[in-house]
Amino acid sequence: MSALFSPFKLKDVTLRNRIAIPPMCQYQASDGLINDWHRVHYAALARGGAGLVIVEATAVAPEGRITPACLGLWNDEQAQALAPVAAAIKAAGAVPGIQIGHAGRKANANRPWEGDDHIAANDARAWQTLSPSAIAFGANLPREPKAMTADDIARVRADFVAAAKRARDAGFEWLELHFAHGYLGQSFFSVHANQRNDAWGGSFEKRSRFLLETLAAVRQVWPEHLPLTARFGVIEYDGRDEETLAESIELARRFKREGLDLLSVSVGFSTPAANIPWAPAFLAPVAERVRREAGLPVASAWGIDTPELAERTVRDGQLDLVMVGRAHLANPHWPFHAARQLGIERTSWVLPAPYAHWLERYSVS
Ligand code: FNR
Ligand code: 536
Repeated sequence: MSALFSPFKLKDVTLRNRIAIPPMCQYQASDGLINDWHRVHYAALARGGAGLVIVEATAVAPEGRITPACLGLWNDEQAQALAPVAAAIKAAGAVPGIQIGHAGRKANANRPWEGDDHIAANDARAWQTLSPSAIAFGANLPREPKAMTADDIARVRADFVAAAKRARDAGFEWLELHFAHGYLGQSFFSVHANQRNDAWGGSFEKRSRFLLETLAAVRQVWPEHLPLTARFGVIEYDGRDEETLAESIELARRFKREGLDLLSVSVGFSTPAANIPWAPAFLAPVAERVRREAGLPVASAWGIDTPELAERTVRDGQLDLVMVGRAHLANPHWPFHAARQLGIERTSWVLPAPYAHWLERYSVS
C-alpha cells in the first residue's frame, strides 16, 4: 500500500492522493488577467494526476503583485476569467486551489529572467511598495517601502477578504493565504521587516496580529465546508532559528484556533543574509515538528522530487501532503511515473483515458 497514493480528506474535500502542485508564478499575465498560457498550463498539470493543483500567487491588490505579469483577484473580470481554470482542474479529477497574497516590499519587480530586481523608479510601470516598516529587503530589492498606516492595514485586510470571495465564486475549493517568502504577511511577523511600535509590531502577539486578523476576516467569507490554509515561513535560517520556530509553532496553534485547516510549511526568506541548508526534503523534519507540536495537518515542498522520497515523507508521518513543484514543470505527468515506480500497476485512475489507455497497454517508462 502506498501512503503517497492514499486519499486525503480535509473538511468536505477529498484529494485522490497526497501529491499537490504548489503555487508557481508564471509571470505571463497582463493587468492581473489569465490568458491561454494559464488555461493550458493548469489543465495539463491537473491531467497529470496530482490530487491538488494550487494556482500561483494571485495578488489581492495591484500594488501587491510581485511583477506586472502576476495574476490578480482585485476585480470581478479577473475572477470570471479564472472560473474556467478552476473548472478544468476539477474536470481532470484534481481539487482546484488558489493562493492569494500581497508581495509587500518584494513587489514592483522585474521577472526573474529579466533581472529579478526592482522596476526602475522612472519606468512608467513602477509603483510604491508597502510594508510594515520603511525597511528595504536589500540585495536585488533595495528600494525602501512605505510604512503602512492603520488605514493601509485595514484596506489590505479587506482586499484579502474580497479576493477570497471572488476565489470562492470562481469555483476554487481550497484557499491558501500567502503568508510566506518575505512577502507582506511574512514581513509583519519577521523582525527583519517589522520594526513598528504600535499594535502591529514589537512583541510576538503584535507581530502576529496582521496574520491572525486577516485569517479571521477571510474565515467569515470562505465556506465552512472547504479547506482554508496558509503558507508560512516557519524558519529563516538566520541564526535565530530556535526562537523563530518556537514562535512559529505558537502562531500555528493560534491559526488553528482561528479556523485554519492546514499549514503549508515553508521558509521565511525575509533576509538576503539567510543561510539555507538546501538539500532534498530538507524542510520535512521541520514540517513534522510543526505538525506534531501545533497539531495541524501540514504540507511542504522544497526538493522532494523522487517518488521514493515523497512516499517516505508521508509514510513516516512528516507530511500530510507533498508539494512537488519544479519536478512537475519538468514532467506534468510526474504522478503517473511515481505510481509506476512505486509498483502501482493500474494507473488509469491517475491519468485520463486518452493517455492511460496507451500507456498501460504498452510499457512506457
Ligand atoms: C515558486 N514558488 C512559489 N511559492 C509560492 O508560495 N507561491 C508562488 O507563486 C510561487 N511561485 C514560484 C514560481 C516558480 C517558477 C518556482 C520554481 C517556485 C515556490 C514553490 O511553490 C515551491 O515551494 C518551490 O519550487 C520548492 O518546491 P520544489 O520545486 O523543490 O518541488
Ligand atoms: C521561491 N519563489 C517563490 C515565489 C515566487 C518566485 C520564487 C512566491 O512565493 N511567489 C523562492 C522564494 C524566495 C527565495 C527563493 C525562492
